[in-house]
Amino acid sequence: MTEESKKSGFSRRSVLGGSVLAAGIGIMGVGSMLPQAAKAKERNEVRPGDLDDYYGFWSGGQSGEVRILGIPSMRELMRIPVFNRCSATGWGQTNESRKIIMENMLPREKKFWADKGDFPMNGDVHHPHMSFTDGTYDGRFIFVNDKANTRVARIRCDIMKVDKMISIPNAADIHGLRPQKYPRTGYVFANMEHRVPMPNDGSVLDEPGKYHAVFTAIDGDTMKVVWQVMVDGNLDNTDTDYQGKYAYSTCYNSEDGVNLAEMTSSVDDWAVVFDLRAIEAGVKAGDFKIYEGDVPVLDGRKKAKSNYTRYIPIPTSPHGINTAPDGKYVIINGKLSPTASVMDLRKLPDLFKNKIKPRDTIVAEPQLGLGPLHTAFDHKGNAYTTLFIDSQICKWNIEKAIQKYAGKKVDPIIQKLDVQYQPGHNHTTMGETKDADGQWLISLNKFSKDRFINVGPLKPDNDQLIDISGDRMKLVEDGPVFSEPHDCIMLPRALLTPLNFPGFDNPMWDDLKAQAKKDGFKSLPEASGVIRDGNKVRVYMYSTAPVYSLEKFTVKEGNEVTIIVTNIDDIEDLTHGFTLTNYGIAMEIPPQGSASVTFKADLPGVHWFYCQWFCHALHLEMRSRMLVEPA
Ligand code: K7E
Ligand code: CUA
Repeated sequence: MTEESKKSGFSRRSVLGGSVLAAGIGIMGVGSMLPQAAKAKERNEVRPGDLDDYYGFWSGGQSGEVRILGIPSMRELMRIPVFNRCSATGWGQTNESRKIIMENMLPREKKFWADKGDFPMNGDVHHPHMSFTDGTYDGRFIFVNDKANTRVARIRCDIMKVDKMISIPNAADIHGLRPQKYPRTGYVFANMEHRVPMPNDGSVLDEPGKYHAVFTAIDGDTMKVVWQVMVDGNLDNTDTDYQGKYAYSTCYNSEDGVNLAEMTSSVDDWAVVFDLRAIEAGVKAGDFKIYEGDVPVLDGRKKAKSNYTRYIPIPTSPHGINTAPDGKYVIINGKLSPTASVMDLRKLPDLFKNKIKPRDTIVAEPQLGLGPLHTAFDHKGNAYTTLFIDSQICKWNIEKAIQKYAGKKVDPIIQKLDVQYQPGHNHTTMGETKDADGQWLISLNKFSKDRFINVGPLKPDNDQLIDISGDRMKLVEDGPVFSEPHDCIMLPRALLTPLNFPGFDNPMWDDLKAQAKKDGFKSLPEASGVIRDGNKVRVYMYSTAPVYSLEKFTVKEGNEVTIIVTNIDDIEDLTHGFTLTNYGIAMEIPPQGSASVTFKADLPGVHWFYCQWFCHALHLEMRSRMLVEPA
């Protein structure tokens, strides 16, 4: 309880609970006389059997995964393992997923991980963003960052699985991430937040001047790093314009400090603007150095006085940076300053020609409240900014903020809505595209406190759904979520048509298909039998509900065994599994798809393997035996 509420004898909770209770009794009084169906449907209500209007893609924070939600129901529909090890699907254990996870690790990482279990099993996903074509989502991919292990992954939206994962050279973590919006993605930009010495060989600790951050451009089609730009300060969040000309990042720690006091000592930090054409020309002209991974690194630091970057002073420690759907304005959120700075994109060409000063690009700086972190948009020129410290969303009008900055007596603030509690990111339906539709807003709150029944010391976060279709924001739903959905995107369901079958033409199985051919099988779906290749044993089987094609097989203790299971059922939704008991092995086999796993048969005896995805009335009987003969 706050001091104030103690005095009055009411906590916010008891007042709220009381009013909800009273309202509930009122409804019950009337409701008991009315048939159930007569109750009006709430705008966010999705009745049993009905479908949601929007897909939501949620980053899973330190869980390392991505989640698919239905909006407006807020139902969690699916999880996509990315940087985590998944017990259900075998992500991180199957040969196919391990190849995706490991093939693009840097040589130094491969060396570091070689004797430790091969790759990091955790991740910290902050920013999920879909690929764009012509300023709007095109349904091809979702890109996500791993802040914990300096990686970027790509999810194929037709099968909702990761198909590429890369490590970023010359970087110590990857935080902000955004795809190019126009003409298409194109580049995926990734920010390094934690500055480290470059090269980071252990010879430097307390010489902040030798610490650097790099801004990275990845080719979203090939998932290769194409160039990097070294900058002053660190890089926090990033976004891109609707012309394909600029990208820009917020920077805190312009002081180049290495502890909290140093990092927050200056009253101004900045946003760095990157001129993509100038950078491409610099790469072409050879104006770069190579440090790690054959990637051209251009010098965009202040002292280099290059044409690659411009530094725009912003009150200390800005955080989120968000381009408005009109393509004209960029909102730079103050975090430690109660303001948001509005940058006019149309002024950037003059800035790069040095015709204007960096601050001339700022056309408004409205006072919004305490702790502005991120801003979302509708299609009517309004912005919705999260206020972390105030636990509010502030709805404000961009044009009015510009008029006020120019001296007019107008109030840009439209409404402040309490959210529960401490919002980080927020997001509107289609709000980061030119097709923002002003329907729903999500506030991703870092704390749920008293909003749910207590589940122990670790509490869920609270993602709240807010109806923004009217003039006033209206909170309509609480959504408890496991650690820690950082950010999300929402798009109409018509924009995606995921496949029911991954199809054997998926390159994920190219290696298996080739091996099956070599092992004398006509095709992967027809492969069934045991191939002995010295100490290596390859066991092929197909599955069709409710049996595996092999009832049993035998290997020798010490054999390196590869199990290849192909699910030949062609019924949508008919996933089989392969769980090898007491060997710590389980994997998902999608209909019209395969999965393989390799292990050492070092535990003699009879071992059952069974199907862990409910597939048939005789699903429990879907099991066979592996005999491991003692050496
Ligand atoms: Cu997008 Cu926390 Cu990584 Cu803001 S960040 S909240
Ligand atoms: Cu196959 Cu259960």
